[in-house]
Amino acid sequence: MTDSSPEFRPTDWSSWRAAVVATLLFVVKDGQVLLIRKKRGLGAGKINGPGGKVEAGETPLEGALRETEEELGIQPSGVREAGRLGFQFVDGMSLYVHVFRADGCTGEPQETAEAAPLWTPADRIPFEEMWADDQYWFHHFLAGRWFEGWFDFDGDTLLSSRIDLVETTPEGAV
Ligand code: 6OG
Repeated sequence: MTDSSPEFRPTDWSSWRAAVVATLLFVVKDGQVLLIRKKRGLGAGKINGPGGKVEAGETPLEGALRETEEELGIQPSGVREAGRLGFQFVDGMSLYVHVFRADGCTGEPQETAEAAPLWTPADRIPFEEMWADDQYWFHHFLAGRWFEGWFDFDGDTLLSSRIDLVETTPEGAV
């Protein structure tokens, strides 16, 4: 009998396109990062930042602000794009994620049907409860370095990772 399970090959990111564009937004203030415990959607149960899929007619920034308002009831301020992430899942799903950083917010984060807020000291990020890619890029995010990360996943299991750092923020970043 032959083994019919296909052998894993890392994605060729140079020709890769994602099916879905999504966002993550982290408010970083007084040494604390505003994380969420996600209650539904992709990654439910995990700790992450607010965010979600960008809707038709929306820019990624608009999508990130809308999702943060929906999930936590706050309006982030001083928002800049901090990096980008590509995820390819072996089942065919693919996501391109714009990561934003805010230096403040209006309103107190509230628990909603989608998320519970968790103000977390920047030196105590709970990577063991987060998606496995986060430990590869979060320190670049906190250091203010523009990052691009490329990850293959099989469900929750990280199969390959690549981080590209560039000196200057690329064109198109807000
Ligand atoms: P909704 O299902 O909520 O959009 N997301 C990931 N975030 C990290 N850090 N790592 C991953 O590794 C992720 N896969 C998805 C992006 C999905 C939300 O989940 C994030 C979006 O904020 C695979 O609409």
